[in-house]
Amino acid sequence: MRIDVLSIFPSYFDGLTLSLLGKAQDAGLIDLRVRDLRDWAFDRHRTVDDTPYGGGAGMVMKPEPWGLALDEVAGSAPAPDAERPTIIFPSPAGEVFTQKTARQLATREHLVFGCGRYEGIDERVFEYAADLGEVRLISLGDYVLNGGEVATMAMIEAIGRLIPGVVGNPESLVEESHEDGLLEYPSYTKPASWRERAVPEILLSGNHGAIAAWRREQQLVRTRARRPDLLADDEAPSR
Ligand code: 6GU
Repeated sequence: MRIDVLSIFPSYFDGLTLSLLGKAQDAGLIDLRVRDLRDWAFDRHRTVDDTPYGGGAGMVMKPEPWGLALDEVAGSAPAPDAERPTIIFPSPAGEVFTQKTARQLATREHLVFGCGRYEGIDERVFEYAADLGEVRLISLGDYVLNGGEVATMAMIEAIGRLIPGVVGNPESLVEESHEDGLLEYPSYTKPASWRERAVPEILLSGNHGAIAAWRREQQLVRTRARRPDLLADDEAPSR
């Protein structure tokens, strides 16, 4: 998978060279290219923002650098049979990112992340980008960050680990929170007693059927307590 990131703070993404995602890049599974949006701003101060038409607080990102940057990273398809890129603009005004979104995006050949700052990006940029690929405005949740960088890192990590070969043991992808619409069951390791707290007896029983049933029940108990919204969801898989 190729991933282009456009940001005025490219060094945010240095962290993606670490750990699993770093290895995936070394192995050629992910081709991550982080670019400084200011490389497409040609005035003396490399300006990327301006005051909003109609007034109001803050600054808005100018369309011109975005247009040139998108032309370069999302413009000409590298191969005639390559699919159009999916162009993602992290935004608190977007659709909410979920594990389902991550699974969808993990199947794409080419993702482009456009990281906005300030009060946002000139709306015409989103319209223009739709000529180059499939545009999606995506939010991490109902709170506000200062820009798209941290959200983009979260999405790249969630998507990247679903690309075949990135996570060593694919079984570990199945039994985790949100894969089956429920929260994960609690985990324990040695010692069996720690600071007078015992590991639940059933896990030491060797009875795999009973353990599986107990874990399922724990998933339901936790989900009911912490995330009842997941159980109420009409789209929840039947269980
Ligand atoms: Cl994707 N961007 C910003 N700026 N704030 C957010 C967000 C995204 N998701 C939640 N809050």
